[in-house]
Amino acid sequence: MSSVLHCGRFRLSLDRPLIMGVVNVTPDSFSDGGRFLDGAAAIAQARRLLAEGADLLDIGGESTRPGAAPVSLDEERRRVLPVLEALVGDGAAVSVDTQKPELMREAIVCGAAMINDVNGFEAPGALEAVAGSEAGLCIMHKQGTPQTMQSQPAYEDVVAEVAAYLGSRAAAAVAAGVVGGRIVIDPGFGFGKTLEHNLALLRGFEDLVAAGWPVLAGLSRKSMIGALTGREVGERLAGSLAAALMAAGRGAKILRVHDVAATRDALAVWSAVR
Ligand code: HH2
Repeated sequence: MSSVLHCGRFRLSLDRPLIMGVVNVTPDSFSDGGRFLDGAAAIAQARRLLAEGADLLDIGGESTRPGAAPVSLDEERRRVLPVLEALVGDGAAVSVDTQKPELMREAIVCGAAMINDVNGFEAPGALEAVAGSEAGLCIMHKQGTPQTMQSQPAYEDVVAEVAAYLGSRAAAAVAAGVVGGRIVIDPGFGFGKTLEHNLALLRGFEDLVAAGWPVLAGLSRKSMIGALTGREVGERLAGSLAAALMAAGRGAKILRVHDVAATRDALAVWSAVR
């Protein structure tokens, strides 16, 4: 496996897990909905996360929480691009969380270092939108759509099925012309998965890592943490840190988190002992 992630004009070492700070420019995200809908508030939050030690940022303009309503291209563009432009101007490595090929293209023109697609670049034209660029790709697994995904998720063997899907989408990206060093895979915790499925994926994380692609883990504040601790979304930091460290211990290369400073401290202790 390449120990360097190639994303846009950045070359990020994967010798230690990277911290990706989440900025949701949305009214309805499960974790922080509405707090950063205003562009200036989103930019300020992103700068705070960078100061806390985020290696890259992930900006999203469409919530993917279970039951979330889809957002038009115009609205998503209006939310994301001004924030992206400001952060690129700061010199930050910025990922854009979108499923829309048009926005992928525009984001790359604006300087996005990575495109994070919870739809695994399955939309017609999505792989083509990124292939000719230097942007990194985060290819995520989900079952169903945000509208339906938590109704009845079902797998025979969740780890094997998720690994097979991610392997085939990574191969499709390579076939479309993406060099391997730009690809990251992600099992998509909470996206069409029960608590048991999420736990099985975390237990079996090393099987995902074994495929050779850097693996991203997005566990921060998710409902599985709530289910295990009985905590509301704003009180899930301790549970999220435990999950992040378990993912890191099993080989995760990028941790997608809302609480950058705390994750950084937890990783500092973990990596000193490792
Ligand atoms: N989780 C969320 C959104 N995007 N992208 C990847 N690659 N992996 C994830 O686990 C992931 C993701 C959901 O979290 P959040 O952004 O806080 O909420 P919302 O989708 O409601 O905006």
